[in-house]
Amino acid sequence: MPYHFEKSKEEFSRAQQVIPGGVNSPARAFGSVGGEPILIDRAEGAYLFDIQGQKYIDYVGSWGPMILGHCHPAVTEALHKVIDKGTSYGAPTIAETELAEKITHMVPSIEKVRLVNSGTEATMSALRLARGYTAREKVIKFIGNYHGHVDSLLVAAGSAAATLGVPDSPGVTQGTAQDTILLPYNSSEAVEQAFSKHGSEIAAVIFEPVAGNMGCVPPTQPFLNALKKETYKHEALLICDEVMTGFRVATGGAQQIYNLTPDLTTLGKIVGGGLPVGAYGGRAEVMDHVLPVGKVFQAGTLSGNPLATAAGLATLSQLETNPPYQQLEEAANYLREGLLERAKKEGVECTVGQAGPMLTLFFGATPVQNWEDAAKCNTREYGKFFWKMAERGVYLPCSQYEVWFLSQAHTDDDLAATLEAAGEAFAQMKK
Ligand code: KE4
Repeated sequence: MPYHFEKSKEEFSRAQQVIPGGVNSPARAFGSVGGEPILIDRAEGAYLFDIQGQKYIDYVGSWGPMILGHCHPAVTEALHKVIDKGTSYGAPTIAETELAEKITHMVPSIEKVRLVNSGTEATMSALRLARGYTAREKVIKFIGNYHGHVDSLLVAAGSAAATLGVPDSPGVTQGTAQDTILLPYNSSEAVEQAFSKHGSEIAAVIFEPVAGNMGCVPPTQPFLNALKKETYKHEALLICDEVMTGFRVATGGAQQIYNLTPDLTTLGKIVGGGLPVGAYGGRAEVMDHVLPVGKVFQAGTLSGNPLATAAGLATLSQLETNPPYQQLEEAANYLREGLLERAKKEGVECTVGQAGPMLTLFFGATPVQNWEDAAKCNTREYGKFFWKMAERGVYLPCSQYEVWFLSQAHTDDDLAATLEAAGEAFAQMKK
């Protein structure tokens, strides 16, 4: 019996009376898959339960944080331990030092780190620091990369911006956007040309070391080589935005997999274990330009919050002592092979973008290397597939331009059930 969603519809129309679009983030709005969001009541392990009690295998995982699965005992116990000690002090705590030490240990390029409350705050602060440190104004970002809703980076962004077809958001002033140089992802030539033209003006390059906001797009080696060479040659900072890839693809993030040593790294999602934590860090010589040591301003009432740092520390400790990366990569391989096999059998044109545990099923014939390729995807087909999977109890990202997030809690039976549902969905799509 396919799932039904009348209670979600009812509660969603109530939400729309008091929340713009009924959501607190447009990525949840189901804009590109059609229909209305499914409201969730609770989660456990690899599963979500909607407000009608219907169970789903979850491939969103809160858009990345839930790599251990929902309600992991280590995380819930860590929260129970601190919740009766108060929720926020606005003063330094040992837990913040412990989380910072854990981060610097797991990501060696990070010698010093500042905790903030979201990935957006992390990238916004890293950019300000890069401009303050270099006394330069221009930054390079890549079309289809999303770095949060920072004005100067909300230009040709990915994720919800791409999904909703509003790559350049109203409210972002020309003055802000004019210092942002937009290049195609994976183009070493474009990087070289930009630096030969603007080299002395460029404060930093910010990029997703595995793109996850136009769907999953791994970097090419020539692209990475050009980034390393040109930033070094022109003394611009290299900023790895690892908000999504940090602790997702390896304990040391994508920079460990691709042998990168960025000047700055931004983190989010997993680093908070599902509570609001972002972080930016890197070479001590650069980080010491941040107030109160240096002059670059950045602040935050709840930065390093006791509950958030407890959840983050518990999560990172689990990942360090019991790294799930081989399991997650094998699961992603199994899904990739099974999805492509079933799509081919039903004559549905699909490709898969994959980087270790991260994958995206693209509806179209073109392998996706950049935004131009991604934009050719048949998002209508994806929308049909999304709903056919949801009706069968598989909760996928509500956009073609997002990553499927696996967790340590996904079992072989969950993966097999996912492929069974996909086979039925593909067969129905051809009717
Ligand atoms: P937040 O401000 O949403 O914590 O992080 C922004 C961000 C920065 N950098 C990268 C590489 C990111 O992927 C993100 C946020 N990712 C999206 C999902 N693709 C968040 C989902 C949402 O906006 O609700």
